Amino acid sequence: MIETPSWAYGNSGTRFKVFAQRGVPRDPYEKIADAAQVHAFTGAAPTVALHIPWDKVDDYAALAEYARSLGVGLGAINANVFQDDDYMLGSVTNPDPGVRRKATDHLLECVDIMDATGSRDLKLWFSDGTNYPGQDDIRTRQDRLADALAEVYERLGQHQRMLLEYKLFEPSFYTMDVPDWGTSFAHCVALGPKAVVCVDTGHHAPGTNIEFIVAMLLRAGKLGAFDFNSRFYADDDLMVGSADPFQLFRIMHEVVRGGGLDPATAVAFMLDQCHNIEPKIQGQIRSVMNVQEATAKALLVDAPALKAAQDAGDVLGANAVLMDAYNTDVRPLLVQWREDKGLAGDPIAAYKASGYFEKIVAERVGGTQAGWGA
Ligand code: AOS
Ligand code: ZN
Ligand code: ZN
Repeated sequence: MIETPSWAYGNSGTRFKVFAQRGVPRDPYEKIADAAQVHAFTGAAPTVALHIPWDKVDDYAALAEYARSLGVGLGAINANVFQDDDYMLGSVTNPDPGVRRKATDHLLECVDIMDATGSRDLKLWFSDGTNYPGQDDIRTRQDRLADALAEVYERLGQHQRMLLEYKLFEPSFYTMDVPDWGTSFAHCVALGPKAVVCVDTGHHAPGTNIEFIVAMLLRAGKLGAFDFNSRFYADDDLMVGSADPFQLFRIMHEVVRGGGLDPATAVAFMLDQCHNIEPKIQGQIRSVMNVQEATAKALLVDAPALKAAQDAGDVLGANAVLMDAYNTDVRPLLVQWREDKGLAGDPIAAYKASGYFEKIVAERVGGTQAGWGA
């Protein structure tokens, strides 16, 4: 099951231009209505992640109820400690204790919201870092980060979790305070079992072996979530499985291998994407389908045959087992899976034929920007 992000439905762009699309949501309720369409046509996107304050409302319980009435639930709460002027030199790692307090208070407020929405996960991504050597003390910033995380961790309820996302660079270019999975992992281990790592597939250096990271985190019981997307260059936030479907397959193979599809392992599969030039609801549907295809191929890997070849040192044989699965056309299988659930075999065609897009274009005037690219 895949969680779609509320911000994927709003207008977005690059720092050069945000292209306004017709029919985009004007408030969180309309974003949820669009997310419900993705679930209605795929049967595989039952929750939508919120972003605070982009999705701020007076009554979160009412928002959750509205989502339920449309057949979806509210998922992870994404905190935002990166868009205020106060955060120019960082949020929870800022040299100014007043700014650190403000940032930590926002994170605590997000846990209050989780209580109201019934969300399990708090997703933390920090833009904190430095641009110049010597600008601030690397170790002191880690201490400040650890203090803030510990305070928020203490506030989590018994069934709530903290997902700590890492990112190599941007917006900081010399140091990010959580640049890689090792840093995130170290903080999560120090915090305890409710702190787990979020792997955003767009947040690595080119050539990084992401499936290796996935294998290591699963082995350590610390893989909490994915932010799925595709990248050609940096944090491109393009549709998952579009730039490198083979990489997505390799990742899903490690997920399957490590038991990550078992609900008890509790890996959250989320999309973190922006659809700057393509229709947004269709973009989300396509992304869900891409994850389904990669997952189906990963499930087709003949595990006993793979193990036998590996144990025999049969390099080419083992590789062939993997490639056989990857090269299988799983689309007919997925059409069958959908039809068995009473869904249309082709979700995009069914969505296009439904008239929903024409309806929202007529109803919604003056949609909002997702928040990125402002
Ligand atoms: C930023 O680069 C990260 O990918 C964040 O996960 C995400 O885009 C943000 O939290 C959306 O709020
Ligand atoms: Zn992300
Ligand atoms: Zn990102």
